[in-house]
Amino acid sequence: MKAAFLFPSLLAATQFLVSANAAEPDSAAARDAEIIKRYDTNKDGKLDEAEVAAVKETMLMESQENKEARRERLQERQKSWLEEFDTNKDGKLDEAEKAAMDTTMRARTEKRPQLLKRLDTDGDGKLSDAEWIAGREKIRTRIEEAKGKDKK
Ligand SMILES: [Ca+2]
Ligand SMILES: [Ca+2]
Repeated sequence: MKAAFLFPSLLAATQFLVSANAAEPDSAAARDAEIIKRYDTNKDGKLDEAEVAAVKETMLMESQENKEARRERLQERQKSWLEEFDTNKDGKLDEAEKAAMDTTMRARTEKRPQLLKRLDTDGDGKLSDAEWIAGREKIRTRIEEAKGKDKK
């Protein structure tokens, strides 16, 4: 399965969700150096226990913030899906509306050559039902995760 790498671009390309990986850290080493520079309060070039504790706390807070930001973005997305596809305006998506949304998402996905290439596992230049369902399943999983099933 080549599922792991295609996911962020799938999300970005369909514009239904914002990619969580927009700003990736350059490399672990660069990040380490950056961290040391930032937290080495007594400037001895390394992190002592107190400094490490500060790093940990900050990182924990940042990851928590990221999680919340992601969740908020997701909720925004879901709201915009609802606005777009809730054709009878009852505030929820019934089966027909969901089906329309699915068709639209699939059509959008197929219009993106790069994305298509990644989802098109048999390489015939279009998305089979199975290929689309597999891609869509990833989105669903991602949404469930972002919804806060992750423990604190
Ligand atoms: Ca509706
Ligand atoms: Ca295909």
